Amino acid sequence: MKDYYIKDLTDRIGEEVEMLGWAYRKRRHGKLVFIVIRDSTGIIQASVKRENVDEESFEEAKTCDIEASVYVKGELKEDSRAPGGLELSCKEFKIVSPSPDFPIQEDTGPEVLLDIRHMTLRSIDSRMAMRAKMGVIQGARDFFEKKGFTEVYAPIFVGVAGEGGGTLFSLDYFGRKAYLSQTAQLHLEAAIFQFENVYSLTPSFRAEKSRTRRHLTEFYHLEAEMAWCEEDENERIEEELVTHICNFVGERYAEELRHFGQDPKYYLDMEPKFERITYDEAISILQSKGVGIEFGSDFGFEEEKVLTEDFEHPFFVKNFPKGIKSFYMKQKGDRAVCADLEAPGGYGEIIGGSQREDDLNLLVERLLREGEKLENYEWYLDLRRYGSVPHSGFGLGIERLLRWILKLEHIRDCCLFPRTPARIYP
Ligand code: NSS
Repeated sequence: MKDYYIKDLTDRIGEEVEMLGWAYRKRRHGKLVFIVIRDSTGIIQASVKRENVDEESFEEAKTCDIEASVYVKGELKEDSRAPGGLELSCKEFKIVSPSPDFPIQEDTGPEVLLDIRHMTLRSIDSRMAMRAKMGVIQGARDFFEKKGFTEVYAPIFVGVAGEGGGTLFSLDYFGRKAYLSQTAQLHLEAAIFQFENVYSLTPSFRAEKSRTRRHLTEFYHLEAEMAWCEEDENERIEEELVTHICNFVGERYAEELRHFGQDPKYYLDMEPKFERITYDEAISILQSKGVGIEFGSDFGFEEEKVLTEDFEHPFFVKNFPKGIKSFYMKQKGDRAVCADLEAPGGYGEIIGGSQREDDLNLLVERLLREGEKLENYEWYLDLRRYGSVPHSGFGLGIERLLRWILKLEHIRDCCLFPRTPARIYP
C-alpha cells in the first residue's frame, strides 16, 4: 500500500515525493509532457520536461496511454495554473502497466458506458457518488448506534414473500422453492422479541418490470423495527434518521456534495420536522395538477414525480387505503396505519413504513384472502402467539436516498454495478 495519497500532498510542498496512480489526462508541448495523475483521493498534474529526466522516462511519458498505471518521482510545487493548484515536477516517470486503446472516449454513449461499467467506475463522478453512498451508510449506523439499536443480519434466501408475489425472484433451493429476500422485515419482527429495537442493512431483490429512473432489481435496504412502538413514533424515528444522515453527509462529505452542485448548507441545516399530508390530500394535489388519478389507486413513478415537485423538504404521506398496502400493516377503519416518506423535487418515495398488525386472527384472515399458504407463515404467526407487542418499522432504499441527496439523473448512478431488468453484465 502507499504511504501517502494525492490528498496528502498539500502537506509536502517543496519536498521530493513519489506517487503511484493512473494517467487521467495527457497533453504534450514539444519537450514538455503534462500528465494528470489520478488516485483514490484526487488528481495531481505531473510535468515531465525533457531536460529534467532521463531519456527512458521522457519516452514513457510521451507514449503513456490514458488509464495506464504509473509511478512518478519529483518535486512538489505550488502552481496556480495546475488543476488543484499543485504540480509535480518529475525527475522520474515510469509506466507500471500500459492501457492501450482505453475503451472510454469523449463521445462514448450511455449504454456502452454501462456495458463497460468495470471501466466507467474509474470516473471522478463515480468515485464521488460511491463515497457519498458510504457517507449515507456511516450516517445511518451512527444514528442507530446513538439510539441504542442492535444491528442484526437477516437472511437473503427466504421461503415467503414479504412484499407480495409480483416482484419475487424465485430459485431452486435443493428441490424446494425459495426466493431472494424483498425485505428483512418479517425476520426483524422476530428479532425485536430479543433486542427490542433493531436495524439491518441487507440487499433486497425485486423483479420489478418497471424500467424507471428509480427502480433497481437489487438495492441496499436499510430497515428498522421497534417493539412497543406505534406509528407516530415510527415516523419520528424516520425523520430523525433522514435528518441525521443529511447532517452527517453535509458535514463530512461536503466535497462530494459540491461535486454534484449541491450546497452542503441545505443538508447541514435540515431539521427533523417533516410535513405530513394525508393520502386524500395527496390525491387532491395530483388532481389539481391535472393527473388523472382516482381515489384508491397507488402512486407510481409519474404520480410521485408530480406530487413531490413543489416541496422543498421530505414529507410524509399518511393513511393510505388498506387495499393498496401490505397484509402485515395494522388497519384502522378502511385505512392502513402507515406512511411513506417522499423526497422533494420529483424524486419520490424513499421510505415505506407502518405499524404492524399484532392480532393473530386478522393476519390469518388476510393471508388466506391473498391466497397464501399458512404453513409457510407459521413461524411469523408464532410472533403473535407468544408475547405479541405493538410494534412498527420501516425500510429505506439507500440508493433512492442517495439519488435525491446528489440529484442524480438515474438510480443506477448510485451503484458500483447496477442491476436492472436489462443488466446483469458486468
Ligand atoms: O416496499 S417498501 O416500500 N417497504 C418494504 O419493503 C417494507 N417491508 C420495509 C419495512 O418496513 N421494513 O420498500 C421500502 C423502500 C422504498 O421506500 C424504496 O426506498 C426502496 O425500499 N425500494 C427500492 N429501491 C430501489 N429499487 C427498487 N426496486 C425498490 N423497491 C423498494
